[in-house]
Amino acid sequence: MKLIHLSDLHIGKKLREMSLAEDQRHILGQILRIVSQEDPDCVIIAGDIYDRSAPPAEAVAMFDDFLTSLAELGKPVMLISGNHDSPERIAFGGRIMEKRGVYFSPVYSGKIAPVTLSDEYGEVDFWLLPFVRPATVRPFFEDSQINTYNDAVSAAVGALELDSSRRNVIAAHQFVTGAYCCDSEEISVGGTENVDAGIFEKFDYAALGHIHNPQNIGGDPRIRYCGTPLKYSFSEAKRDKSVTVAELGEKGSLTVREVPLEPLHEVRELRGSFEEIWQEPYSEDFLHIVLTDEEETPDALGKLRVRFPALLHLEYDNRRTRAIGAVSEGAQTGEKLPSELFAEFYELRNGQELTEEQQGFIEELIKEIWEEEE
Ligand SMILES: [Mn+2]
Repeated sequence: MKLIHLSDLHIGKKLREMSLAEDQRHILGQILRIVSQEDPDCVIIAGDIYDRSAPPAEAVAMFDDFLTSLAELGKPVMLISGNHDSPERIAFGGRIMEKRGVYFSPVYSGKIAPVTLSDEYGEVDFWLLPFVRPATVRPFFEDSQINTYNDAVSAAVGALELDSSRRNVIAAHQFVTGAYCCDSEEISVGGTENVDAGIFEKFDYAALGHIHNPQNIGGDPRIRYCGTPLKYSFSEAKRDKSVTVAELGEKGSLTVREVPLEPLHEVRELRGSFEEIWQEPYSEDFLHIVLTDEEETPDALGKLRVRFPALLHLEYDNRRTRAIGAVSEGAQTGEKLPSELFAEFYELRNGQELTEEQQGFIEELIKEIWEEEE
């Protein structure tokens, strides 16, 4: 049983206000060519189809084209909703589309019926678990305590009527403990979303979505994130994207490999002096540039955009910005008064201390602002 594992398409997403529509259409076209070359038994999309729960019309049209082309290849397609998707909108029309071999996770109802496909080794049961939160699952398990994400996913998986003598594949969109994250996932602060990898141990393959770096959890290829098809943050600049191809042989046998994806535009970081960066070849890649000059070039962003039209983020790494960084560290720990932080900032920017008069004015102003807020 050969399956193509995708997730986190985030159709409609922007990179720092820059539309990625053209790049997404390009990558979806490439995925279609990979699917037709690989000729899998099915395609799984493990959540975050769209970037928003109410996606813009253009995103819906793009996904409609993609899904229609996939269905035309004659391969079953299985999809679940992710934390960015609306489960109801994703489930829309699902019961009709099943007849064409397109299986959407229904809104979670406490029970999940498997989709069963077969190959020369027998049948494989596919379990489509939409993204769940404790509150999604709690109403269906009144006898159990469901407080955490781990409780919720354990309960939902525990309720599946698995036959462990058969091969079982689950599609899920959760944060498994130990996964290596990047900047584009929007995971809630505090790490309360994570679930134990052990929950997925009874499956022959867990096709996971939610984390944007491709990876096996704990080195186990049975529990795998395929990652996003495109780089959705500068933190992903150095990690190439791919499509995961998983092949299940007889029960207990699994091979996993990556088929690389080639984006229309790369996401890159460049670092150096203004002069050095200026010498770089013209590029339409999505760029984050770090300038290292001590002397700052007026309107560097505007000037560099002539050579790099998709320059999305420009910053300096020099004595001044490093000093400001030191101030904001103090601010984070809350060790200093706001007026002290301002005085330090002023000194760093201007190379001289605040006068007594200025100091008085700042203190007055801060007091006013604080009182207004209360
Ligand atoms: Mn995602």
